[in-house]
Amino acid sequence: MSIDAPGDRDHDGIIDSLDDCPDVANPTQADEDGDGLGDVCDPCPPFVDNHDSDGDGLGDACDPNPMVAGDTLVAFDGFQDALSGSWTVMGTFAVTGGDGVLSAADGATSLLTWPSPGATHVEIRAAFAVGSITATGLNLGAIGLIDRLQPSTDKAVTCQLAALAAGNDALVRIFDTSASASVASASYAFAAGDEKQLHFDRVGTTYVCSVASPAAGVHGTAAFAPASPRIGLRVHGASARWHWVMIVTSP
Ligand SMILES: [Ca+2]
Ligand SMILES: [Ca+2]
Ligand SMILES: [Ca+2]
Ligand SMILES: [Ca+2]
Repeated sequence: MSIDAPGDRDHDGIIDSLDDCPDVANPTQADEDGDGLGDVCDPCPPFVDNHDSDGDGLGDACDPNPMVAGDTLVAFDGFQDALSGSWTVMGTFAVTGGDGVLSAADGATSLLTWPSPGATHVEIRAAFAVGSITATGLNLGAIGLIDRLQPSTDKAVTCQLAALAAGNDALVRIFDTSASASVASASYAFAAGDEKQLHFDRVGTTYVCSVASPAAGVHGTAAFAPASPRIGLRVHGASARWHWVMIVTSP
């Protein structure tokens, strides 16, 4: 229990003049992009440019539709402090050095997930450093984003970078793990240590999976839609060091 200092209107123990979000309680003051606005009140938590053309409260660099108002940031985590909100871990996950590290041995899966927002149009986006592919033989290791995860299973629609351990057969793809079926894929080389950003956008049953630097993407449809689905990050036979993740709903 903390004692309110004078001028601490959100009662988080940080006086207003020093608080990076004076109206939202955030005792750890996490500020992923270092722009002086804490993550919980930053119009675009991972990027310094907070310009918001459509005035909907989500900065252009974070806004899937920067000229059309109505987008909403449902969740952001920069892994600057302990997991908060509604994140659930399955498998191996640790917050360390400002990143969230997910790792899984050959044939295993680790997940960090949030309840899927009840919206038709949802985007999940995350930045990460590629770790290692731990898959062996002809098993693909994969690092990616998931949507429509059936709780307590590894059944979901995924947007992933996948490859064999030696780096062969590297792909960006949409893969439906509920049917073990590739929805769409394209060759995409990547290696340990690469910095990547994935976007997974869904409107109804139509998905777009894209990767930045260099840019590539695939699109397709998947009908898998379990009850009470979850959305988040996944590694399978691989590891990744996630810098941040955000979930946005759009009109
Ligand atoms: Ca505060
Ligand atoms: Ca900030
Ligand atoms: Ca910002
Ligand atoms: Ca906006």
